[in-house]
Amino acid sequence: MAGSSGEKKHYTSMCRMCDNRCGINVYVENGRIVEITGLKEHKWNHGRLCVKGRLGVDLVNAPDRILKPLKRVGGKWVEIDLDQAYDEIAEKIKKIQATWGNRAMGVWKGEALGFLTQEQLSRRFIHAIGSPNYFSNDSQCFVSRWIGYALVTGDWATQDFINSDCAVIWGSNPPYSQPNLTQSILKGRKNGGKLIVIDVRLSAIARQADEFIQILPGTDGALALGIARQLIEDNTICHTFIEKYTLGYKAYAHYAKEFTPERVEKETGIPAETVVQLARLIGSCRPRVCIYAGNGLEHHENGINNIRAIACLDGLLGNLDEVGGNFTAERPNLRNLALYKEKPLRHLGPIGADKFPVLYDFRQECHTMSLMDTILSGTPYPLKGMILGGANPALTNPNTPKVIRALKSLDLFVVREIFMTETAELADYVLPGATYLEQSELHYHPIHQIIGLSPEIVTFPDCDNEYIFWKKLASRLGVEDYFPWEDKDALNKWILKDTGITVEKLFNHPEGYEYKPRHFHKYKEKELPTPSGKFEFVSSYLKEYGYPCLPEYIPPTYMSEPDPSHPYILVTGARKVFYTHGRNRNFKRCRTAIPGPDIEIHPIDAEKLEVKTGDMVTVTSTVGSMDIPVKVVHSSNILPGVTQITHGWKESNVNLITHDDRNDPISGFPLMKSVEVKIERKADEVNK
Ligand SMILES: Nc1nc2c(c(=O)[nH]1)N[C@H]1C(S)=C(S)[C@@H](COP(=O)(O)OP(=O)(O)OC[C@H]3O[C@@H](n4cnc5c(=O)[nH]c(N)nc54)[C@H](O)[C@@H]3O)O[C@H]1N2
Ligand SMILES: Nc1nc2c(c(=O)[nH]1)N[C@H]1C(S)=C(S)[C@@H](COP(=O)(O)OP(=O)(O)OC[C@H]3O[C@@H](n4cnc5c(=O)[nH]c(N)nc54)[C@H](O)[C@@H]3O)O[C@H]1N2
Ligand code: SF4
Ligand SMILES: [Mo]
Repeated sequence: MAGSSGEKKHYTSMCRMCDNRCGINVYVENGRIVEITGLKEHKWNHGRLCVKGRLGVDLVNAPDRILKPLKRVGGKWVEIDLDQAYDEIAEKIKKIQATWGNRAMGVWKGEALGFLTQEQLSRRFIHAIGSPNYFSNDSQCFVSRWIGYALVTGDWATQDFINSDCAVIWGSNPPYSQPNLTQSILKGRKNGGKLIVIDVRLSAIARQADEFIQILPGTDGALALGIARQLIEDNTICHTFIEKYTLGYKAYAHYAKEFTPERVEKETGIPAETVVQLARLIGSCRPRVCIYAGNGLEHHENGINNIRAIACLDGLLGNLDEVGGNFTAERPNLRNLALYKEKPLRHLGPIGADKFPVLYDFRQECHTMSLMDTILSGTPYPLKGMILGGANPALTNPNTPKVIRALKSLDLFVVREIFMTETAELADYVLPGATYLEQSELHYHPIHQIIGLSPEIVTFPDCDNEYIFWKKLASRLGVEDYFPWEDKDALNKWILKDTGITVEKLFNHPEGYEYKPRHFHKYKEKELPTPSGKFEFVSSYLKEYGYPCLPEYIPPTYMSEPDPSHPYILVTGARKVFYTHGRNRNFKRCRTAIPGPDIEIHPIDAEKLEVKTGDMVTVTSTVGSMDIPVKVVHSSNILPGVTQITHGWKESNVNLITHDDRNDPISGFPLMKSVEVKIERKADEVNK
């Protein structure tokens, strides 16, 4: 382990315990990281560090950390030499390629790895070896929100909360999921802005809101169209923006007419007069309105069109790229490591691209749910080998039993991990990963348009960083030319080459270097990056693929075809402040704070089911069953008939009962947030 002995050394870096990359101070004593604090000068977190940020110390020093390469031999783990592990893995990949073809190999990048260099390296590797099969957590995270917005505006917008007159937090709970974003939201409110929260549950952010709108799961599109109708009727819309910069307004306005307050009440459970008041409040604040769409909108069969309907509101409000509105960030001009231009491989049939071409068009991303079927069935072609890092799909992907069957049946399954997770347990080889404190990486913050560089602070002998891992494997497979940089520093220099920013400059600016000042109303100078160059209320691109061009509202299945044998609606995955998905369950201080899983149940339902807090229930969907203790919540927290279970608990894994094959037809995102379930008091509890 590197680092000098005796004195306490100080480094500045960026936290990667979640995706927010807050600025941090890292203190090293005797070669060991001993403390992490928030970096005051950083524009994003201003010195604050959330509880998870502090856990970086626990992560890097964890006693149960994997520090040696492991190979499964006769059902047991055996430590092996690192070079031998690389040699054996490379030989097995070659065998798969020779027998089944290059596309029989895949890579999978999880949420724990960076979306810039680390993601691009795995994309680069898989294309370098001739396969189009890049997978990630993004076939169930964020990308459907991004596609929903990109279909309308050409891009994702960030929010200028601080200068906003009205913040709408829609299907998101930032105090738990993005603690430091919450500071900007609350600052905007302190400056006189209104805070509106649209959620299924009385979340932490909803408790602080001026208006909390409690909605039935998966019905958000109807509300968005109802707001649109009211804004149009009240004439609180931006005519200049609509006339000059949009496409399809007439058809959209005509369609929105159907969403009268009474219809919206029927669809969403929100009283008709609340819908009118909500639209009037938002309309009165335009154009300084921020709308943030969260993960709560994604895991539904109608997710994309619900999100599109929300995105369309920007066209009416004229808040797009507006001070205090939804701001479109300009990205830094970094060189991209992926090889989609140099070596396009779509003709090889990336898995899931036939079924979900929009996902592939927008993201060059394969579909992890289709992957499981492909592995198990061998169709449309065999997929036999997978290299996975920073993910734990045996806990986080829907339909766990299928995930386990599929991953277990691979000829070669390599997992790069910090801990022996549920997924690592299925592997043939587990290689020790290097944490974010053990490698340098470039990061940027779109909201402030700043770029930063995290340094390598400590190292462990067998924990190769992401670049070295791919480079070593590439050189054994004869594609070393794609990985010519000597080390990560050389790689960072190459990535920065066209930016005018140097590694030295970044080291001198630990608070982040502003690569471009923020600049508003860009659409006035340059067309929007949509097919028409305009803000698209209608999408002819979608029509070409056979989807409706308007953001048509389709009610969730539990509304249109209620299933009396599964009468409850289960929402999953509401974030907990101490845990990131399946992570941190092995840290004592997290377990002390939040000891275990529970299902949130309304008091009326608890009475019907004859259960109280702490009782065990069995929750069953058409996919399977799971057991979990009950938490009876306050009657204002959740609607009767609706329940919630957070994912990531091994002892009560909610993905045992979520759907991998009921997908949004455009994005392919799985149904995990309006799942029809049956709840029964557990038999042995009844007999007690
Ligand atoms: N039911 C339900 N399921 C969900 C969701 C939901 O709302 N409901 N949400 C989904 C969403 S949005 C997402 S993003 C996915 C996330 O799902 P995954 O991508 O599977 O992410 P994690 O579960 O966080 O797994 C990250 C793993 O990486 C390991 N790790 C941590 N740091 C490093 C590192 O530096 N290097 C390496 N190699 N490994 C590291 C951790 O130990 C952990 O096991 O979960 C999804 N699953
Ligand atoms: N502590 C912690 N932070 C995290 C993560 C973590 O696991 N733990 N994960 C990270 C990742 S990968 C992601 S994607 C983000 C997600 O971050 P967010 O987008 O903020 O997601 P959540 O915090 O789960 O909040 C989603 C909210 O949507 C509500 N909801 C569920 N279904 C619906 C619906 O149909 N309509 C509406 N209107 N609301 C609904 C839920 O009740 C919940 O309050 O968080 C990131 N940050
Ligand atoms: S929000 Fe917390 S976990 Fe996420 S980067 Fe910031 S300090 Fe780290
Ligand atoms: Mo996510």
